[in-house]
Amino acid sequence: MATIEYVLGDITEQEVDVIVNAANSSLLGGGGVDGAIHRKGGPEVLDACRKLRAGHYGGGLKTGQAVATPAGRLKARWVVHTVGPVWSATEDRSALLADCHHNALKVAKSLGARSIAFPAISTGIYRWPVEDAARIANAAVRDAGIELIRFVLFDEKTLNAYRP
Ligand code: AR6
Repeated sequence: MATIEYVLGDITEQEVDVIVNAANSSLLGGGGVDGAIHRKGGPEVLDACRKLRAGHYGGGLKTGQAVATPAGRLKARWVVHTVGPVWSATEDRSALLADCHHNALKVAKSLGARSIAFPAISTGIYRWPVEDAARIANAAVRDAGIELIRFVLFDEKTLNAYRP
């Protein structure tokens, strides 16, 4: 059974095997978690992302999918990039948000990772309501088959929503 932790903090500071990035389909960086990961991870992360774009991911990474790169100067071993759905009030995209978690875990396990840190995917620039994202994320990581899952939340409101 996985241990699931909920901490207030900065995901780029985590000492875990895998840090999950709330990326966009370009894989070439952005704001929020993505910006912080690229700033701290340095050129090795961006170079690996550029190589992915030059190869199998020429069209970018699709929403809900996940792909790994080295973590550069971060304390983690790998970054697993996933693209959360943008919140929509008229279309239910919950399955895509669940996919982000399932696919990130799948990639992490394929690397032999024993610990993984998730941010609150889609709840920032992509505007997903926090309580709803928390429910979807918690359900999606249940029975994950990895030793440690840590949600790293950036503010008290998000921490309180994610923590059961
Ligand atoms: N550590 C942990 N959580 C953080 C950090 C951090 N260093 N920085 C922000 N958060 P967001 P999204 C929180 O916007 O909604 C980028 O431009 C933040 O407060 O990073 O999936 C990408 O390139 C919020 O609770 O991700 C995409 O274009 C949560 O992390 C787009 O943003 C997610 O916020 C993705 O948007």
